[in-house]
Amino acid sequence: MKKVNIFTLLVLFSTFTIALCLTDGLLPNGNFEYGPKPSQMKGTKVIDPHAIPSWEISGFVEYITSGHKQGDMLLVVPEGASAVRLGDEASIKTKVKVTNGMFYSVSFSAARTCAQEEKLNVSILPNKEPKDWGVLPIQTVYSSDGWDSYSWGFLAQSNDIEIMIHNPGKEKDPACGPLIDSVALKALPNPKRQRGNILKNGNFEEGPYIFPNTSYGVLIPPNIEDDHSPLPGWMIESLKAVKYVDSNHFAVPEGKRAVELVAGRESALAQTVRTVLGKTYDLTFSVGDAKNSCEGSMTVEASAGRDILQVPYESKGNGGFKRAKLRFKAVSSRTRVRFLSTFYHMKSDSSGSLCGPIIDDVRLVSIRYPGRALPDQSTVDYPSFKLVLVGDGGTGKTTFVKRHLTGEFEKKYEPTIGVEVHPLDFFTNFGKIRFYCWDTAGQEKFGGLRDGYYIHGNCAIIMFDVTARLTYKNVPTWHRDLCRVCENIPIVLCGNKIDVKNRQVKAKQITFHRKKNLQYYEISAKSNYNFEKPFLYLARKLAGAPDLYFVESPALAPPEVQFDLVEQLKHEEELKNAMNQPLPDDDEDFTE
Ligand SMILES: Nc1nc2c(ncn2[C@@H]2O[C@H](COP(=O)(O)OP(=O)(O)O)[C@@H](O)[C@H]2O)c(=O)[nH]1
Ligand SMILES: *[C@@H]1O[C@H](CO)[C@@H](O)[C@H](O)[C@H]1NC(C)=O
Ligand SMILES: *[C@@H]1O[C@H](CO)[C@@H](O)[C@H](O)[C@H]1NC(C)=O
Ligand SMILES: [Mg+2]
Repeated sequence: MKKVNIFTLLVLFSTFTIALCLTDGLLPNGNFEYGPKPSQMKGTKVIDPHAIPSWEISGFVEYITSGHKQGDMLLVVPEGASAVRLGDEASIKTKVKVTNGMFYSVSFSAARTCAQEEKLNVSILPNKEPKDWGVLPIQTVYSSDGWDSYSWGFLAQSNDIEIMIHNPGKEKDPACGPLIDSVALKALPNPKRQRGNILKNGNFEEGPYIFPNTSYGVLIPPNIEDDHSPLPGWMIESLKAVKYVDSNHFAVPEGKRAVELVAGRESALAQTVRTVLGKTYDLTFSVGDAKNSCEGSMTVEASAGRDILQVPYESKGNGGFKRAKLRFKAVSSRTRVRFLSTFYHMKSDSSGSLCGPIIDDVRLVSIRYPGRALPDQSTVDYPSFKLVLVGDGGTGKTTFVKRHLTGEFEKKYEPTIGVEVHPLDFFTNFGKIRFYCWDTAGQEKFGGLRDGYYIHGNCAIIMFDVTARLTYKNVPTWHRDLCRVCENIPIVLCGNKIDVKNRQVKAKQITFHRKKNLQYYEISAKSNYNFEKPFLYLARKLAGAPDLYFVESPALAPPEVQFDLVEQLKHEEELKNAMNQPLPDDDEDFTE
């Protein structure tokens, strides 16, 4: 009586699902929870081809319930309590309603049961192309319990399709076939480009179905043709799979999905894009770890055309990541972008499972759009920040930034934006910190600066010249231009050339910083006076550490001028006193 009820319910359930045109999730009886009647089995072997509801079987198929013993091995089933085992040349298939012309990915969990080389053949019917099936190797086990999920993409060529999983193995022992559980389907929209990204699906948000109750992601097998890649836009080159992981079970740098490079040099994640010969591009991406006990020194190798960048990443297994950038010039009208992990890694949790670095949020931009380019930023493995230097021409910005000798030595000219970027390193009690100090090639003398100069600025210095009043009068304009693009960044106002005897802007006239809550320092670039102060202030703000200090002085160019320090200390005193005076009411900063 009870059995009949379950059966009726099941029939209702499956017709209902089919009527809805299933696109996302388990197929009807996709986890094989409904099995054959005892009369349809001989031991564990299923003897009636239609005994498993919603499925049709052929060949030697066993129906296995969790806890079943094979030799010393206890079989555990990931979804629910039952799974099927496919003997040699055995197969299972199911009918599904889909949308003709739409792209789908099928995901399923499988476990290898013997040490032999096992494979599964996934095919979709009808199919206009001959020999169009996927043979997925399931030899390498990536999870700790022996089960892995696999995915395969296909284009539906009818509204009614059949999904077949077949064991092509030719093993002597029929009990050696793979176990299958949880078959799911997901519709994949055409891969979209995010704004300002030449790559499709650069953040990997579109991809195969991941079983919500399994914590081993889903493997994306190697594929020669992208028309079977379940990761839209991307394909897996070489011999082995990569793992598609979700933020519910792993640390993911951006969004909900990312890719773990689990097979060292044996698998590469690739996408080909159209490029313009001779044009310069920036490929930026996140490298991290999935917080899955995958620890150690990792290296992700990124390549674009002929250019290669090795990105080292020190994984503590707790889910950090960093950004890296490869700048390259296209040498062809099509460029292949490729990522691989240069080593094999194994989890430290004694499971011995293979693992590797995470890659996510891959962006490719042509640097015709300078605003989106970050010259040489984030290429070091310690914190680095873009520092925007603004102020009228002649105030001493270039002189100031050139005092730092290693920065001057390593600076890079960015011709597209017309700036010099000086990497200035400082050594703090929290470790090294780098400021990528942006300095114009003098464009400020002809008006404002382009947005590209400010974009992604993490902090700023506004400079004026204490010997030229107008340069102080223009400070509010520079401040406004800066804040229009960079909201809420720490800013230091610097009054330069305090070594000059007859200064025009007196300490007590300097009030702008108080109105806008900026830090102010009197400096003299030519004498190195207070050179480190602005950087120290910004470093503390950026690190959120008021107790940060510099443990070592940077190498500076020798002072070019001497000045009366006693006189200057008087100015500083004046400045301190002025701090306690009420602010003038007028918006004009000072008039004389
Ligand atoms: N006396 C003095 N002159 C300076 C100082 N800093 C820069 N200058 C001079 O100011 C002029 C403009 O400097 P520069 O760095 O090109 O200014 P920028 O246009 O803001 O980059 C140059 O002649 C510098 O030698 C300083 O601290 N003291
Ligand atoms: C894979 O399955 C399809 C469909 O059943 C079959 O035609 C094909 O021969 C199989 N391929 C291999 C390599 O077993
Ligand atoms: C997944 O796990 C949740 C919570 O453990 C459970 O309620 C749910 O039924 C499971 N889903 C499947 C499909 O097994
Ligand atoms: Mg300059």
